[in-house]
Amino acid sequence: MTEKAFPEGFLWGGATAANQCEGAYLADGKGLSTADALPGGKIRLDLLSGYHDLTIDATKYTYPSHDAIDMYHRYKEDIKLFAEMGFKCYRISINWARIFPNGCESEPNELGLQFYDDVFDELTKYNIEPLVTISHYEMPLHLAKKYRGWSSREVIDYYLRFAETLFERYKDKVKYWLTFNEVNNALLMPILALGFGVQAGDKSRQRLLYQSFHHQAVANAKAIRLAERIMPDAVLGIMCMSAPIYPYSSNPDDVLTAFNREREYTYFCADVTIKGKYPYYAKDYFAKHGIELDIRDGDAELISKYRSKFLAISYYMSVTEKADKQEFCATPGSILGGVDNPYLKSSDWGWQIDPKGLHILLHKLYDRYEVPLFIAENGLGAKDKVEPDGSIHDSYRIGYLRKHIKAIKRAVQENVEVMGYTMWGPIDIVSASTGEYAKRYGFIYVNKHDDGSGDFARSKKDSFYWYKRVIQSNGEDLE
Ligand code: BGP
Repeated sequence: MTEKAFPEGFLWGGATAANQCEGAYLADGKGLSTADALPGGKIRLDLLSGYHDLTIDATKYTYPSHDAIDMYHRYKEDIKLFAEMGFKCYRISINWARIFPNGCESEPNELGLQFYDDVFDELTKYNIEPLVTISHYEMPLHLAKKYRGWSSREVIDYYLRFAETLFERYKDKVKYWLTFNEVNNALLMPILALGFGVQAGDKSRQRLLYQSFHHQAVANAKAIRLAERIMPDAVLGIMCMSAPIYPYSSNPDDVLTAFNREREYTYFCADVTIKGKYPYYAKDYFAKHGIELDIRDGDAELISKYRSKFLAISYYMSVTEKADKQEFCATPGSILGGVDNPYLKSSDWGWQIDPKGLHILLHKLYDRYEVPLFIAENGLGAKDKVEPDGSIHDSYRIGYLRKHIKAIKRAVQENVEVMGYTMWGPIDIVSASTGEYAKRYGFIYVNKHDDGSGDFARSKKDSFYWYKRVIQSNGEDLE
């Protein structure tokens, strides 16, 4: 083990997604997106793996993406705060419906393109490198409804029209790109990742989800091919929600259950997009589950030739699996399932906190893929208390981040190649899984609440000053 820790040029920063922070959901010609039609509040959790017809009904539900934290109008103030913390990198996503309001127009919406130009120019002003996610849990509602989201092959071409427009426009401003956010959640949370819902018990569910993922894998390869032509210096990665899956006990049945789940969830999508082929175990899995995929001539060659150059991950929790799950259940809210791990504590939202799991995971992924890794999301959703003088003492958040950054540091010292760390989300935003304001991640507090009150004012939490020191010291000062 060498003493070297984070390399020079390590990309410290933060990550957000357009629909969770921008608001201004109909401004300047933007169309409706699937995220705009997804209700906020606890009901959302049930919809993630189930069905919703994406009809907007404001008499029944709230829709947090409509206002979010109004970053559309406040990005200058927010980027200035990120710069004050010393960000080297800011991961954003582009709202597809701002650029192609219905997804199928022949010309893009200039005002939408201009908005992101302005954001990139603002980042350049502070030497902050953008990392851009092309598709982060949303698509134009029209496309989603007409084609049932990514289940239709037609959507590949619309996505490529969108990607090509971005590449042509921003090729001199953006070097690092992610084609899809958490592409493996196509298999778990289709309404977020694929633009359509399907009931858990639906017989066609598995086939539909894997078929839709196949379309995204082809779109990923074609986007890489496009990027190589338009911006040869750009680097395109794929992003997966990642977790090590532990067996509950050394009972071989538990070990096998965890092993299989890890392949299905943590590895499968990265195997396809980074190794460039369907893994050998897929054939048997598909046969056992009666899944027949429509894979067209040329798809396999494309996937093999145009592979993602780095693997970005989000990491929030590990998962523990047991063959016989009766009497055991995960803490309510754990969106990845599994059973409660007695050695770990959970966040207020039931996500089991496991910094050592990140250390293990980084080794597993680097060992398997041998490409650079990027921690594109990691953070703690928690309730914050504002003191009478306006201060917010979020030592729990600092504690969480400190332990996770130490875990990354250890892996880096053990020669795992890590490009950067963009903490999720550096400013309070609307949560993806529950559509709430109350689940706060930020170094920056936003005065906005689930009952609709609040004026969007920004203020610094204790963690703001802590992260500033972390970045200033390139990860040496973590106390
Ligand atoms: C990831 C998503 C993000 C983000 C994060 C935290 O799955 O890519 O969009 O929101 O999780 O989840 P949540 O907001 O539900 O707490």
